[in-house]
Amino acid sequence: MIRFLTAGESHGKALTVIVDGFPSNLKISEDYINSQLKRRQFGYGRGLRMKIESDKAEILSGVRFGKTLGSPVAMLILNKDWDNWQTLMSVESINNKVEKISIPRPGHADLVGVSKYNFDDIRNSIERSSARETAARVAAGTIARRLLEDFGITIGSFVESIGGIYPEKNFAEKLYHNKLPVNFFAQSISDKSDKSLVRVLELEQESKIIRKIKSAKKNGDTLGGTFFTIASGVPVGLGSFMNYDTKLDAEIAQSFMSINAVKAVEIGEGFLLAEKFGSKSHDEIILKKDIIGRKTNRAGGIEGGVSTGLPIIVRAAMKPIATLMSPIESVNLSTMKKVDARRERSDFVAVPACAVIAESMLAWSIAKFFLQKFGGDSLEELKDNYSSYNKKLFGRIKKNFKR
Ligand code: EPS
Repeated sequence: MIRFLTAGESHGKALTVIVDGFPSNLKISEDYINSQLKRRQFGYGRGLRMKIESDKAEILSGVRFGKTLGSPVAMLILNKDWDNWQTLMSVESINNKVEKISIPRPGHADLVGVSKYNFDDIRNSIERSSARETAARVAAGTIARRLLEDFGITIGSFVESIGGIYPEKNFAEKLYHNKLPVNFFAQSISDKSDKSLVRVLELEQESKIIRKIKSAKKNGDTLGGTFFTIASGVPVGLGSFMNYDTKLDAEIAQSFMSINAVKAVEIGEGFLLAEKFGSKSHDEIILKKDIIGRKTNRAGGIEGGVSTGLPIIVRAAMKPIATLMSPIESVNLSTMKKVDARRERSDFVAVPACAVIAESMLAWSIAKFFLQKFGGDSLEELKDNYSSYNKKLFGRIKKNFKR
């Protein structure tokens, strides 16, 4: 069972993460992890913080000569901005008086945080609820991604819409209608969207979105959006229908929902299926040269909580960033008077970053179920288990049903 635990405040000294349960002998490097951290920082509409930070993970344990040892991998990501926050975020008690924050921002964890943890300063809620924590998650998810690559499983993402601006062509249709090449690599989607300032697949849409972000910025406003995260090369049989917590779709929904500001997750055609006849909803089973295949992939690669072998397609929605430069209504908890919500340095749009974080979370969820199914203490043992299952899979079906 793999697990990870992150620690760190947004303006504290550093973020840390401990990743446990990966087999030995998996090749991993700081450079590889940092290339993913860089992708998370990118995107038009980010705030000033991203100009201060250039996130780098230092591996402190669990790796020797470029390969995992099977022991916990600890990683450290220093917050450069810490230099400016040493007094405000001091670990030791201090004599100077610091300004306490008493005006909560609607949509952030400010009010629930002080209510729940009995704080007298909203800063205490802001720090850990900030999306800065996702840098540590991307570091953890990148180890999962590295493992999956060794088995031909790749992950990609693109932004579908920001502020309600959708593409002209519907690429998702291609995914749902199983119109992709047999050797489709989800990674190739990211190769394309990585080139866009807002992770979209169409140039025209990009300029429309940038115009919309500029107008939001001018008005002191923020925007959210929708994005797709796709995994290809996933074998048949990850997850099970035996229990609520063994279903792959349930695992993925949980891990996506845990990303800051994500408010909706959909697998395959999701909500659209609720409007259709059954005959137009399910993926017909067909024979392609003696091999069982599917006409479509409306189920998004998961049936009965189990992977079907087709690409896993996850669509998610991120709400607009909660910090507004033209704030909406709030209450000052010190005076109990109506005021404008507090302004705080923030992003205007972070949907492109959210899609990259989602790639890491999808890699994590798939790796978790992959390792549960195939197991093994070393990468070599895992490879043996995987290939013996895969080689025999269709042979077994044929043999079992031969009359
Ligand atoms: C973020 C760091 C934060 C924000 C953003 C994401 O840095 P700071 O608060 O110092 O500007 O830029 O966080 C949020 C938008 C949020 O609502 O928490 C990061 O590293 O991704």
